[in-house]
Amino acid sequence: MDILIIGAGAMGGLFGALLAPVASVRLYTTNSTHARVINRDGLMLTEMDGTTHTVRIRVCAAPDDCGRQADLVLLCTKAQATHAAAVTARMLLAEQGLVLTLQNGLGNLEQIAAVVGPARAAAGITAQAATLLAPGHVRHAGCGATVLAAGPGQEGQQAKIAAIAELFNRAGIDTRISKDSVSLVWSKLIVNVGINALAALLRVPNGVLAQMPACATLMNQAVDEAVAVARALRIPMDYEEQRERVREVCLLTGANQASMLQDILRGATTEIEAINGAIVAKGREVGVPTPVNLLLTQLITALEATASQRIECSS
Ligand code: KPL
Repeated sequence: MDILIIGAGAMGGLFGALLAPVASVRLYTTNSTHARVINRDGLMLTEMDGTTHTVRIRVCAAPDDCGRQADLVLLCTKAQATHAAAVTARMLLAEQGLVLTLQNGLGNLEQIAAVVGPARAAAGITAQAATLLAPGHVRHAGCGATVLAAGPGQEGQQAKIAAIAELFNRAGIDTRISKDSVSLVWSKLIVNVGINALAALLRVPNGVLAQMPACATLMNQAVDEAVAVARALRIPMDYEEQRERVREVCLLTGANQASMLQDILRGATTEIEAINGAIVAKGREVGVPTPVNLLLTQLITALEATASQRIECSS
């Protein structure tokens, strides 16, 4: 299978490094420094046991550089880059190929389907965790399941999804298949609603949120609001289990820095609008109040806006 990964950050880099031994993999990034380092030195992967090795992998930084069309495009960009990434994917995807989103946030699958066509857009979520340590260097920070689903009404994708799941499992990525892309995306959304903004604001690894009662209270409030919105929208899921599920992910990825914390630390824009902001927007549509998610959205937006003016501790 010929795979192109668009978005070569922490997660794209991790999937690239894990899949390279079992498939033909190329990365696509618009970050030219990152592309230059990987093309020159290879992609360094620090495994969960601390050992580091280098994976040879080709990176292209413009569609014209990318060569042949891909059977599978894995979309691993930030949610705010989805439309642009889908346009790139359309140029580089084979006629019978599939674009699989592994992104955080709400609305990615719909945006991709609008660009490449619903028959060529599928959804995935992953509980793998990764950190971009430096250009060309990724750390594998946590190992959870990856789940894939055909797009709504796209039963014709099942054979392709099964082949992708089989390939991922062969690469050591624990992968299952779900029947329902909507509840799949919401299940990951609720995890990100609970963890990402709080971890970024408090600058703590995920585990701390579950261990400190003051953090857990806030996390539960954000999760409860998201569950109330999901219930009003009749998204199929076990509403009673969500607090506990989010707590489990915090503990499973305990030492990991949430992706939003990584974004804040490197001065990048975050996915807040596609995560807590999406809960606020959907809550408004269905008349469910979401004050905690609104406050988290406003605080992260203010944090992004004031990045260059922060007073640092002088010791
Ligand atoms: O998806 C994640 C993220 O950081 O974006 C979690 C599951 C919270 C792991 O860090």
